[in-house]
Amino acid sequence: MFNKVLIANRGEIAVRVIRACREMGIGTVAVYSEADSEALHTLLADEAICIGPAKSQDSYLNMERILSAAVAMGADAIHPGFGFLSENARFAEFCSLCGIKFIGPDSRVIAKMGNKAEARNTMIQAGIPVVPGGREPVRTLEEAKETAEAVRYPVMVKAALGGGGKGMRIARNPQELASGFLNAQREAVKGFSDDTMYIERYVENPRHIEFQILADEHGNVIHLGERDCSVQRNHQKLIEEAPSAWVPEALRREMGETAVRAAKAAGYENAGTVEFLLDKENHYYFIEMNTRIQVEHPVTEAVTGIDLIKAQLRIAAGEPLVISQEEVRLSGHAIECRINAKMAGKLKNLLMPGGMGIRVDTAMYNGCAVPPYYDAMLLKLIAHGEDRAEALKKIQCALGELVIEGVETNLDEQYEIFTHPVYEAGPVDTGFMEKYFRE
Ligand code: MV4
Repeated sequence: MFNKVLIANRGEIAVRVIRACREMGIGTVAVYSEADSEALHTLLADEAICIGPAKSQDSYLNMERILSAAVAMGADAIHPGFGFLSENARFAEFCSLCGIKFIGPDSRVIAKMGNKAEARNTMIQAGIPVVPGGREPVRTLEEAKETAEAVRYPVMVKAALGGGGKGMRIARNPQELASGFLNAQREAVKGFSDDTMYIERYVENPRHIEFQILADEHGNVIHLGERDCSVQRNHQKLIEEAPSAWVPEALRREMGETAVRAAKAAGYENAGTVEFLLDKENHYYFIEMNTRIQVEHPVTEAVTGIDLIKAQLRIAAGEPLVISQEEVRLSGHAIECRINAKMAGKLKNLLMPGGMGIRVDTAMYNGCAVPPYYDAMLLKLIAHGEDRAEALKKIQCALGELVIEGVETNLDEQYEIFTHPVYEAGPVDTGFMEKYFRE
């Protein structure tokens, strides 16, 4: 097992990884920007090193500074968390060139799954169901029009290097395709310096169902059930549930087996997520594989009892999985909501909820700063109950207890969602927020 892990991240996920390392007796090194000198991850780690000014490109996105810190501090592994460099194939490669274990998949797998068109073709070759669409990427409007005619409208234009909705447009006819394709391609060039696009049939208001994968370095691959992440606004997940209360057991088993086959086809190792779209007829389609631990991993931990960060560390240290697929058991129902700041500021008078089945993942403490430079997520509230109704009641009560003063947050909006009759009754699809909570 590693002696010392450098956490190349900040906020609640950095605290989460530090806690897992501490419980395993692994030394921890935090990296922090000048804006995070008093941040909780900086204070909790055994050692902490300032890697630069507040701006991400001069700190948490700066590969050279992070790797220099890892070498200088004698870290033998780096945990990237999520966001920042967690899905940067070059960073993973530089880690191994420095003799430091990147806690995640091989850099070539990150690159392959990071190209959504390549990932799609990998899955087609493995017989994994994908959304009907073009076999080849497209780069010109002419090629896009030809492919869209063959696929049949409505279509979804997507950037090969996109993800999370970036470089993506719906087109319901050739006129919308003309503007949509050019706008999406412009976004792709601006965001990823790449103009490669691909076309899929548009799945109307799908549900977003993703499966958690654990794969060790000895060929063992298992799934830990699904998460329903359909409540999103502008491709930002707001609420996640595990399991999805409306996926029948037989469908869960089939999708889980498909997710395992997808991970094997990708040559995957460590923790990852296979994303599917589920349509109204319960047909499912692979859309992406995320090569990192996800924000919403705690709902899977709640229903399986498996600590996913410790599992990542053990897999990266070469240990075989200690659980077989047959031994995975889902128990109860978990719901997570993200509490985001609406502005920067200074926190005071925090009151955290509690009680049976309530978990709070946060890096906040009384008096701490909410800097303007980074993602606005302050806290994840997770409730675990015997079934969805109990988990829902728990999270409603917990939100009622939660007090965050000092900056404005989306706490009230989250409470509105959880008490909305359509959400309470379920199931909800990716069109729910647009339909009932138009901004
Ligand atoms: C789609 C889709 C419908 N049809 N692809 C969103 C980002 C990435 N995870 C893939 N996403 C989607 N791909 C086809 N062919 C619907 C989504 C989607 C979505 C789209 C619009 C608004 C919110 C969404 C939430 C989840 C998934």
